[in-house]
Amino acid sequence: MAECKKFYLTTPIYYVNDVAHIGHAYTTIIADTIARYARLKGMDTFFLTGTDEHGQKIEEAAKKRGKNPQEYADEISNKFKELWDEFEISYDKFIRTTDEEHKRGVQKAFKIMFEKGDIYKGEYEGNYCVSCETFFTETQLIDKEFCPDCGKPTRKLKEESYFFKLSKYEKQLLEWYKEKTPILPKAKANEVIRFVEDGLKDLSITRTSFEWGVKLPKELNDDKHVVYVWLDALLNYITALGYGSDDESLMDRYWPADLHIVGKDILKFHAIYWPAFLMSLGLELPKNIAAHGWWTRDGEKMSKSKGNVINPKEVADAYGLENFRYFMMREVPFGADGDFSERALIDRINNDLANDLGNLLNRIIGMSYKYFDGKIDSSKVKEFYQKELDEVESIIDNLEPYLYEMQLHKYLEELWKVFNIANKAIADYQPWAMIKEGKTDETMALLGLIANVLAKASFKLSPFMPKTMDKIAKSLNYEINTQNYDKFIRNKELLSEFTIQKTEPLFPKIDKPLLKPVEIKKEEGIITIDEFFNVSLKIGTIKVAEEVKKSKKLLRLEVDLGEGRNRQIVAGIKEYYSPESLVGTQVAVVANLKPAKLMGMISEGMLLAAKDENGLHLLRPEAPKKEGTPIK
Ligand code: ME8
Repeated sequence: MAECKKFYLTTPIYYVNDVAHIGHAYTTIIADTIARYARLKGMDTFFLTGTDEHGQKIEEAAKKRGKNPQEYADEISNKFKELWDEFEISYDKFIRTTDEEHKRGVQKAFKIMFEKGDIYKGEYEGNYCVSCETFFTETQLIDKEFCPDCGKPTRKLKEESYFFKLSKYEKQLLEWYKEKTPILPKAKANEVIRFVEDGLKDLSITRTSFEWGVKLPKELNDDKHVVYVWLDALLNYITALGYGSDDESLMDRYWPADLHIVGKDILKFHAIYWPAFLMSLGLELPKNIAAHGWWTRDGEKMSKSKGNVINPKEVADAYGLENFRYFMMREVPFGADGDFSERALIDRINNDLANDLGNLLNRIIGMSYKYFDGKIDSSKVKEFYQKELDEVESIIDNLEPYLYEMQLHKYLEELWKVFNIANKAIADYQPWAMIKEGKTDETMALLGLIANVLAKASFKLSPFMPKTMDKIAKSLNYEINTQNYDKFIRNKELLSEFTIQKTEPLFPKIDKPLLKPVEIKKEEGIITIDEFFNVSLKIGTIKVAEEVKKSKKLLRLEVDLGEGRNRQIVAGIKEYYSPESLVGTQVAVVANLKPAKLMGMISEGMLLAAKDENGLHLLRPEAPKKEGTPIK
């Protein structure tokens, strides 16, 4: 980021099959923060986001709701845009893959790749996961049926298709990873490299069995095909800059992208397919692709059926948008999976924001009015507090590399050290005692030191919490802009004499959780005693337990419920119990559950267990019971 004068960054374009949740907000807020940072440093910045609107998944989602795909896409795309506008996401363009200019750009790219000989016609036979919009060979599937990425059943496809010669670019891709190390974090890069080293197959890039997509270029005269949604979607990063239109000035100005931010689920598409397409088009490759981890809620995957999906707007409304931004970027190392817990959010607000930062401002406002009618003069800071000032400058000077490496949590953690220095200086020098001893200059210089710590930190924190930092700046009588960034950060100047303005506390403390508890859906709400007794709960003894190969979570059990034969139960407890430790133990079983197929195996019941932050534990009788004993 440091060397380039322009900065082009992107988020994924989100599918319009559902409204935004915390994961979408996370990616977009990170991108917004980096865009704001680049702008503050005076870079010519272009920040792109948008929606991905074609493909089988969207066509089916629309149908399910009785809408035509365009109408449906308009509706959800608007919701994304409205949310980002409400969140003050500073995007420069919001692209939709149903935009005419985008479609024209896709056709142009397809034509160029075709004419180059990188696209040929054939037949695709294999499996397809509609949820991930991804093709899989049989060997990649779990139990020959299930998607290795999302676990859902795949569909068998056999249709005419155009293919992209992905295999041709294998060597070039490996060289690129090695020479330019474009993938962040490094651990994720190794996964990609291994995948490519295992060999790349040519990629099916058109579909014929549905219609909702970009048609092939007219010249190909092949109307039944639509472009594969991932080729269509990835090209948004260049069509947004006018690729394939009459005006490619934005392409000239901003391409290649400096940073594509994505979730780990779609790194493969961005780090393998996308650069290969670009190589085929003869365009430069992106400088960095950064993949972050996955958010869960209280340790569980978020899903509609569980009713535990976090609505980012609810969190922002309850706790404040900028507090929420700070929490997400501070709490979880970029690249690692993160758990959303309301407790952790409250702790961050009360400790980091209210105690460490907010209090500091309150304290100097209080003291400067008490001792100096609100005046703060920094002219003697260096005379009395050079050591503290040097420490602060050195922390501030060394922050930026964390941002290049996308270590946002570390950036914030380091930055917080300057507030510790300031708070410690107050505790150590005790201005209330100094003023009594007549040390007026030392006291004034101490207030000057604190004001300058706050001012310098506010520039570095502004991309994360822009409005809040503007409030600090207003109180300390400057503006946060590029010119002042140069003055106070690059040139290390200090504030000139000013009168501090009183402000409302920036971060009121939170004493109890503000979100509505996870909603229990109506149909899952109150039940009658008869309904309860419809559930047959029984004690069983585990006779056989073994691992389910290729599954991280599942064990296959045979459980004796006193029925003269054992039941097969497939249970998601592998992370918590070894098979050996289970054999011979008793468990509580839901015995009249309709059998279900898990990873291709029939499961004839369910074990009862409780899970919290200390792990998962099975519910068992206190003393041995006969197999089949009902639980009442
Ligand atoms: O994949 N935790 O769109 P999508 C963290 N249209 N991030 C999450 C998340 C979670 N639980 N859930 C979603 C697509 N995300 C394609 C992209 S780009 C050319 C096409 C975020 O709506 C994360 O950034 O499924 C993830 O990569 C993205 O949303 C997937 O969004």
